[in-house]
Amino acid sequence: MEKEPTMEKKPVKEKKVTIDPATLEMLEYAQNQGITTPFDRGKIVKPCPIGQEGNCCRVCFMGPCRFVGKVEVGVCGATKETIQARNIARFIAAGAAAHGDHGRNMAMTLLAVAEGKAPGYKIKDVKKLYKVASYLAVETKGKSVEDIAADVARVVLGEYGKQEGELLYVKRAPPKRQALWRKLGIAPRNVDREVVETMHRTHMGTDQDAEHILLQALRCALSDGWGGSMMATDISDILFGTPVPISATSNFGALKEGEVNVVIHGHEPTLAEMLVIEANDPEVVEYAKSKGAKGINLVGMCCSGNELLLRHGVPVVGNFLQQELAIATGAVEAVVVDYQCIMQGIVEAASKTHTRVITTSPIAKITGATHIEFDEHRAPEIAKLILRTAIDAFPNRKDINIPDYLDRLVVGFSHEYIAYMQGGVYRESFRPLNDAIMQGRIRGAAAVVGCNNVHTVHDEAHINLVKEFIKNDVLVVTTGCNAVACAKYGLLTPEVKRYAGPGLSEICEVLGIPPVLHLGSCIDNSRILTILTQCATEGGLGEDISDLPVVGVAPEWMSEKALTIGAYAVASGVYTLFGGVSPVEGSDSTVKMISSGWEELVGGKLEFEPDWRKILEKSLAHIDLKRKNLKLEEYNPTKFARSSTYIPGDVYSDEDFKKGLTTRSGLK
Ligand code: BF8
Ligand code: SF4
Repeated sequence: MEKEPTMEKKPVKEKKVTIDPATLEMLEYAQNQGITTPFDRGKIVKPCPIGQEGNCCRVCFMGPCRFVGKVEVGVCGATKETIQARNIARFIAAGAAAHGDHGRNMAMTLLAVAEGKAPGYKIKDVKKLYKVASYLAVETKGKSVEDIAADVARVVLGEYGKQEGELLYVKRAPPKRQALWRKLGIAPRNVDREVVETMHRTHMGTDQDAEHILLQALRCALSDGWGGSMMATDISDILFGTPVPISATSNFGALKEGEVNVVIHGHEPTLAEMLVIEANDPEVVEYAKSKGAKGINLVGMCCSGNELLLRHGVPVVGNFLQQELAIATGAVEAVVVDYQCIMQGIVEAASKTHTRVITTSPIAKITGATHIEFDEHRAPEIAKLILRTAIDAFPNRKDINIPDYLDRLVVGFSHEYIAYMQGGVYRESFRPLNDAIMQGRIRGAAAVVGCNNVHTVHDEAHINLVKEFIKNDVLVVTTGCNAVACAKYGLLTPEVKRYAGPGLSEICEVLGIPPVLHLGSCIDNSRILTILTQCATEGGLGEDISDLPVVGVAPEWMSEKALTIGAYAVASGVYTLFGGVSPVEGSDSTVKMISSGWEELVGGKLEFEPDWRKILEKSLAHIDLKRKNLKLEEYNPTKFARSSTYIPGDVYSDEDFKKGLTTRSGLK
């Protein structure tokens, strides 16, 4: 390809931006191609220091009011605490809206499938359908699968707008937690209402008591975790199958030189599933061959990538900050997107190559992209059109550079599978896991999840935290872009148990699991809530989620959805640590409200800590404190299985960790 000298070639490594060698290689290549990425733009666009700390109010046009210098109140008299609480509540509402809409779309699809109006789809997991029907009090006796599915879909859709009662899934939480939510008045009523009410309450001149606003923010977040997200996960499982372990590969090396590479990026699995089916259609494959390609290679990115990875073993090429880099390889014929976490920059990047960016959601167009609107009533035909559009781009390929990195992994640990592997079909439980925690073989658990952010070194905190947690006998569950990071570093293989602490390693061996369990997309953080509930109610670890020796961590977060997830984790009783700067940093009292203040109310707290080492320290201290409160034996790293698995800390270098684990350049 003719190199366009639109960007001055500078050494990429002025400041460490990523720990990922494939990303580093591609960054240099992209710069040579004149393709800019968030890594470049992040150097130019610096965060506004006022907004970054939550010190700006934009909810009316007497402002925006900036709380700088001696300014203590806005034009309307609003205090800094009020405006900060409003800001964070609005972030949380936006995140809940995004997940909620996703769940609604899934329910609409389920209804269309049940009514026979969505050709190409079918109900794959009938067992799960029955289970969900029981949660939703849908009568199943004497009814066909389709009728049950239609009723489930209708009840779910009703959960978005019903005017009375509370979300039905509230009952899936431990009884003690439900009672607490009701006592505090934060049991969510319906999915849409909590978002709408949060927007109303944060309108100029409405709710002007920070603690009161923040309580509503928690209720809104709960309507996501125990509502929109949980229903989205359940319906995805019903339609496309509940994940079970599957092996796959990840990283840029999954792109194939001689094939039409289609990157599926975004969040909803509906179109993605149909693309998997249609990519194998002989007519479509023949069409690809007619254009000189050997076939079609689907790969995933971000959360759509996770959905496909879990259910089909479709390789995932990268996480959030790598989207333009995939295009820069010159080997991607199309990036097919729906919504959320899609950088507008991909269109500009694609303009430098032959790549087609195809938007598909009726709610998300990008200027300059090709829009082929998805409609589940005509899914096979639309999927074919999208694939043909990608194939048509293949002959326009010029130079390509596919970094030689390919990692293998095992994913697909749904709550259902984790219960199954602890007792089989007839005796499934969480007993062995709870016992292992009680004995101290497993010290506790950490959910390490969330995004990438240009203001932190790409993947560094993700990977270091996961490694350190397992080394310290803390079982890790992962979703979203952390899961993709783990995939790229060989952390999702069972062999990694050798590098886990002795007790955890032993349990992994007995149960046949890796010490890092990939649970899915960010929507699937709801699976973590279900797992926590089962741990809390199984016996021996207290009675509520807040009793458990667990933490939630999002070390490189950037999105509003991440904040919503963090807030619902807190409201469910989990100590949750985010990396980076607090969005309420500008006021000590608001910082306290969401940490110790929320902890007093709901047992979980939200803290922001830019240094991943301190996140680790705080997490382990919290896990040990919870163990102490439960009167469990003090954690002792030397007690178990020293003989075969113990790896002393002093040899725990990055190189040693990777030795023999990843299959970089070995698999192709
Ligand atoms: O929902 S982890 S960057 S891709 S928001 Fe986005 Fe963050 Fe990635 Fe999926 Ni989640
Ligand atoms: Fe300023 Fe009050 Fe308007 Fe906010 S609501 S912009 S603080 S006047």
